[in-house]
Amino acid sequence: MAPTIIPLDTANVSAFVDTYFLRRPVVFRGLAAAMPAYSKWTDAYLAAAFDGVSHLATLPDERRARMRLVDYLEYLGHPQAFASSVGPVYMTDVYLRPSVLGERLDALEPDARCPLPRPGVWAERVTIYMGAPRTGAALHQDIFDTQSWMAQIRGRKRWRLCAPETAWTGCARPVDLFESQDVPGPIYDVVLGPGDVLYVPSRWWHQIRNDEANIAVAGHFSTVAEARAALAAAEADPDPQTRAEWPPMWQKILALHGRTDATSGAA
Ligand SMILES: O=C(O)CCC(=O)C(=O)O
Repeated sequence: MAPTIIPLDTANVSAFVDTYFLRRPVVFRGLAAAMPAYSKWTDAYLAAAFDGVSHLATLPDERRARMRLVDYLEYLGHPQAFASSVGPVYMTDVYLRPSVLGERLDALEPDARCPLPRPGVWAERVTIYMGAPRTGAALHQDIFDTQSWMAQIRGRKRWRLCAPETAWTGCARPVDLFESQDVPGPIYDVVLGPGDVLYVPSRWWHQIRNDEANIAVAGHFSTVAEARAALAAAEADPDPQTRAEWPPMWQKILALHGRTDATSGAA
């Protein structure tokens, strides 16, 4: 049976805390237009900040290849001119906060702060996603149960989401929310256009498709107490790559709050 596809709620940001926060995904149209990134991030401005910085791009077969960010920006402007047997290449997780990639990238951080009025203190990482047409992300839940926001800076991208309690047992794997006919629950669908902001509570399943070239910024956040638990979980993870990658990242995120130890208070 064809799955039920429901447009995601579009709301005014004044409804955020009472109606959506920690409960339901929602989109705020135009909210990101007030972020400095929205008006400042021209190709020339980004190229200056990206100069000399390389990062891992994702190839269609999920392998990763190091690429200069200025080259990726050029590719994003003319993806057809770069068409090759490799297929579309995706550049994700370009860190603005915490500092990982150097001062030039750090300089973009004030342009891209969370546009949502969140109550409390948050341990957060903020990253840029630059997507060429026909790239995207397979269905997943975010690692360490973080919540997230995504601000669309230019171009459009499409998200499909399913509630955390969706029972996937018996579905053909991997599940594709854009193609599958047997998704056991409603699929929430939204196209983010320039200026839109999406909020996603923790553990919501999501899959993303970039139908056109676009740039977005995302923040993944937890309470400080949750971040400490994530650090401990990352240190104990059976996967050596998770153990290598994530503990230093959580340390850096927690250090931004000056609260790396258990005695310094919970948020
Ligand atoms: O935009 C994407 O490709 C992935 C976004 C995502 O999974 C996230 O922000 O959690």
